[in-house]
Amino acid sequence: MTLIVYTNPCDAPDAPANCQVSAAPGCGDGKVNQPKEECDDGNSLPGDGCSGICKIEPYYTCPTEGMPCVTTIICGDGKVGPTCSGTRAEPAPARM
Ligand SMILES: [Ca+2]
Repeated sequence: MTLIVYTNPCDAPDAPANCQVSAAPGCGDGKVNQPKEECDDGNSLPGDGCSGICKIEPYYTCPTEGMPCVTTIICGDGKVGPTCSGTRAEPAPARM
């Protein structure tokens, strides 16, 4: 009897028709599953708090893997943040 080792187990003759080889862990799969990942929000787009290489971007916190990161900048808290987009109106300075 010859033992054949398939590189891809789905290539085996007795593999089920719906056989799928699960993808290796990667940035953007929604799980913090690599040592180099600080976050994984389910995509590999930069600018949303978790960068394209799954590092937490400045002024963001990523409390839940697989979920979008949240900014730590709060408009209207009296502190000037670098990317405060002003989602709510700031009170205008009083004029004398
Ligand atoms: Ca990942």
